[in-house]
Amino acid sequence: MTSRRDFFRLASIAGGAVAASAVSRVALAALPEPVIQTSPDTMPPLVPNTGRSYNPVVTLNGWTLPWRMNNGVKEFHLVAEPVVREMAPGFKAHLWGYNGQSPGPTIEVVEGDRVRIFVTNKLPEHTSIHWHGQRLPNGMDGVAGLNQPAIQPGKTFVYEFVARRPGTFMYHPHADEMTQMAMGMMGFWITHPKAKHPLIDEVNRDFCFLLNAYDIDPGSYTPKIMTMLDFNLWSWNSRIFPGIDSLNVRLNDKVRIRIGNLTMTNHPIHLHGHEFLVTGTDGGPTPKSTRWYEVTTDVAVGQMRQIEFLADEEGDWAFHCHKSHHTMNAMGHNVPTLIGVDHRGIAKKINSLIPDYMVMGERGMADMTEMEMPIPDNTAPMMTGEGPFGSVEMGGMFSVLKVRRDQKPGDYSNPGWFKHPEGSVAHEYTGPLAKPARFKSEGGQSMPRAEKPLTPTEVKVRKPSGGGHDNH
Ligand SMILES: [Cu+2]
Repeated sequence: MTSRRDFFRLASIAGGAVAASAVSRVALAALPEPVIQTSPDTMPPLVPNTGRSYNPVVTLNGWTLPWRMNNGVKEFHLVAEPVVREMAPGFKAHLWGYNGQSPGPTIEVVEGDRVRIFVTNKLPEHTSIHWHGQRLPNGMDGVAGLNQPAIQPGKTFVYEFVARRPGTFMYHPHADEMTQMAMGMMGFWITHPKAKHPLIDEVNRDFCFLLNAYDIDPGSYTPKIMTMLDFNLWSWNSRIFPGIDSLNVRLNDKVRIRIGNLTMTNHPIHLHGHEFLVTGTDGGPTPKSTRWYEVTTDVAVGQMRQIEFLADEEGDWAFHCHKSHHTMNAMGHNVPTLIGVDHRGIAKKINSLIPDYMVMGERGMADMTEMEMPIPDNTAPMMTGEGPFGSVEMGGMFSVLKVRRDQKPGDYSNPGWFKHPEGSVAHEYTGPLAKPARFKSEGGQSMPRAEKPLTPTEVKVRKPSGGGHDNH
């Protein structure tokens, strides 16, 4: 901002040499203008135009924070503030975040970079930032009270350190942490290697996202911050399916996905159609001898995982948390199981009193996706997402890896649904059906019934106090 620069220039002229030497170089340089982003769309990779070059990441439904070079130091400006996050089309949450969004922008630097981060607090309470996983001077670690005073509302603090090791990191407050993380304050940090690294492969696509969770009552906007485990919104970068963008890649691309977990439970992340290697953890790249192929990797609380694979199967491949409650949205909890309960009669009686009352779940919960159930305003449907063959019946932590032959290198746009080769889709069998053999006692008990009826056992009761008569 020119006015601020002018102020510092004038101040240093007026104060002369004494004032200039008394004010640190950082203050004289003033703050870089904070960049704000309010769109929940996945932004194209931010190709570096200053500093060492690297292959930038793509943040799912997120973006990378631009920086300013100041005498060889990369300067970023984070603003902690209340934000409105569209978690899915039609559903907005009132969260706290950074620079217009929750999570905050991804910070990308190169191993060996000197990094200066200005943090302005526009929250109603104090905050701080902890740079999760980084090697740095103790006073830069961001634990309020332990390593630094908390950043009071309206104040700006400066963090400065060298990004010493390459890898996948996170940032989050370490002041009133329970509240501030429940409200969505967190972000990703990538430190790219400065040169060819024996354990870090070059890839064609490099995606990242954070696992986070909220408890927002249907029809309301603000998370309940006291919830410890029973969250009703399980999100990737504060988005829930079908609001999470697909990961679009070209056939035979080498793909890396970086995942960080800032929820309060673990998430087994599962990819269909491919096997992957875990190539990095919180501590950096994994030694090659420790890698084995998997299709699911558990990301525990506070952990980061990097997975890598060759996208050599065309199609639309599901990619999701394997806890089935985490692929559901609000209203998927505290509903009694009614499978097998015939409540046609009772529904009719209740309908005469409450016309909107609906019977749910007597044939499972899939009916929920087709019902025109009245839901409160600002609520995401429990499970939804229209696919080419009908409802996907998913919510929460679910997305699709789209592998296409004709996806252009560097093109991250959604190619639409996969066109299956003739005869390669599961379909209804229409030939003759043999009557299947059935077990005699099927459906009733786990043990076969006895051939002849059992003789009832006579039960004799003995009263506790002797009332004058014997029990025989
Ligand atoms: Cu999960």
